[in-house]
Amino acid sequence: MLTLCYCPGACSMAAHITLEESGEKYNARRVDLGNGEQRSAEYLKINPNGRVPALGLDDGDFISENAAILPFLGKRFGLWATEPTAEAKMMSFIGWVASSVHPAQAHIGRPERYASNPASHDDLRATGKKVFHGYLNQIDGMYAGKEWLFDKYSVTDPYAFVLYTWGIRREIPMHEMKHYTAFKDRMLQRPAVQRVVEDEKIKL
Ligand SMILES: N[C@@H](CCC(=O)N[C@@H](CS)C(=O)NCC(=O)O)C(=O)O
Repeated sequence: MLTLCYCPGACSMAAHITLEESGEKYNARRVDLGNGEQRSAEYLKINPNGRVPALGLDDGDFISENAAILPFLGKRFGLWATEPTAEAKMMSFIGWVASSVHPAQAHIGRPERYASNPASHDDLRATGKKVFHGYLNQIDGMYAGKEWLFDKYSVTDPYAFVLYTWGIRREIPMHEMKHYTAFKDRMLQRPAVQRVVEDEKIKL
């Protein structure tokens, strides 16, 4: 059975939603990021990077990184493209989020990771917020005239949903992004998303 190491409100929500969508039984293991459990010796054996998500596989091994976990789950549950170009486009979106969008948001929440001088932290927060806002606007454009990011619902949609919830958390005016907001409302109609939003106590 698969095991998801996750924390409420974190990027692990994308894998959490995907697992809920699958209908397959899985273990959900909460990691208390607020109290530093991700840096405990026990957790570092699971993911030496000290982050969620981590996914425990059927054979007891673990994989980390959304860029690996989401395609893995997508392939297992039919939420992934099979045609090579479509697959590359999904990889491109996931890679862009993991390498650019997510880190922009991290500049707001964890400026001390990017500069040791506290005098620069406000600037990092403000710049991170501006850059993150710009990325969310880009995603708004990607949903124009579309129900889902690609031809059908895929693992990329829960990943985009996580970023929407972070936009709200960072007090970015998400309601101004009409296509992205309509997508968020479509997501909230899905029972699997409702269960995760309830479990993780997500404010929308
Ligand atoms: N590149 C990683 C990033 C994972 C990541 O940064 N996760 C955050 C939660 S959204 C985390 O575990 N933070 C704990 C920490 O930074 O100590 C991925 O995409 O899986």
